[in-house]
Amino acid sequence: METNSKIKIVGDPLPNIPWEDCPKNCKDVIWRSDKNPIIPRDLIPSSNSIFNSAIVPYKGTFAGVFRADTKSRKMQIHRGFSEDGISWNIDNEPITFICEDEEINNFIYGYDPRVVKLDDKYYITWCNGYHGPTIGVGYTYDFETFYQLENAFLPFNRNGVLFPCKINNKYAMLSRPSDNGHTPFGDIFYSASPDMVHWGYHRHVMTTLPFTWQSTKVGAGPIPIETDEGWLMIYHGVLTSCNGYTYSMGAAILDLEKPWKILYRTEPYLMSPQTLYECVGDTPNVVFPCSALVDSDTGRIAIYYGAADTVTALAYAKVEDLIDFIKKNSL
Ligand code: BMA
Repeated sequence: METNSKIKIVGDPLPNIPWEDCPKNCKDVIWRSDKNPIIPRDLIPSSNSIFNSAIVPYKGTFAGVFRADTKSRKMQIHRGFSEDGISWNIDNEPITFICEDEEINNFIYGYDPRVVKLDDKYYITWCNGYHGPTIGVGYTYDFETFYQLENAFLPFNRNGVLFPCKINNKYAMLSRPSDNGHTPFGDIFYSASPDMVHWGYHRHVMTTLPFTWQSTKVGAGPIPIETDEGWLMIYHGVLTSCNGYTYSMGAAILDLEKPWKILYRTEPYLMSPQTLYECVGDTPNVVFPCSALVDSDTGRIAIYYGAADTVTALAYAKVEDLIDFIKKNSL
């Protein structure tokens, strides 16, 4: 039986969160699911790969928006449902959005979605092709009909991640300004909006750290988790090796009122690509977290991440241990 978490988490209990206890021999604060990779690359007939994807609790079960690249290597986002958060039914066809403006709605590509329940809507952000990558924003009430809003920013930008509530009376989003290619730089910024359309009040959050796993670029991962210690932000960091980029996972705690202020940030990574499915695939050596389920009662967290740009995997942590680790191993 799980004990109640000593850390207060703002959010609903999720007794049916996917969960496996920490293996006895595991020395890490995050551990992988025995069922990994939980989603194979060919789960649907059209897919070459299904990876950086976002899962949320939905009506007692789970819904998700999945990055599923096609066999012609078109980057698309698809809808899926699951009873247990592990076995998924994913649509073979991509999501189509209703949008008032054809210019914005004209689909070029979409990838790396994030999903958050905010007020009565499920907002979706993704990397949206509009003369280069930028942050697409849409919403749904029911995962049946999807509406698209204006892109949040000018190109080039990636990793748009909304906060799960308004902060200082405004919607809030993290993002990572980038270039049009495989960007060799990148810091995380914070922006705010009164209406989810007009974004401003930009603040710098986090930069890279030379000679570390996060030396080339950093980008926000799952929707930040609100705790009484601050916002728990899980993110990816990239190192450039002589063999290309290595994507690892780390975490930081951000100030509740001013989330652009970092309180703690892990010096070591939390997880780096080490298993076969993380090291071998279309892009080797990638762990790329995009969503996390949280049970506020017990502090259990289930982190969904893309592995090697090919499959979707799951890892677990306890919020108390994670926050303790971040504080003890902070820069
Ligand atoms: C980033 C994005 C991600 C991808 C990662 C590793 O720039 O394109 O979708 O997982 O690179 O290739």
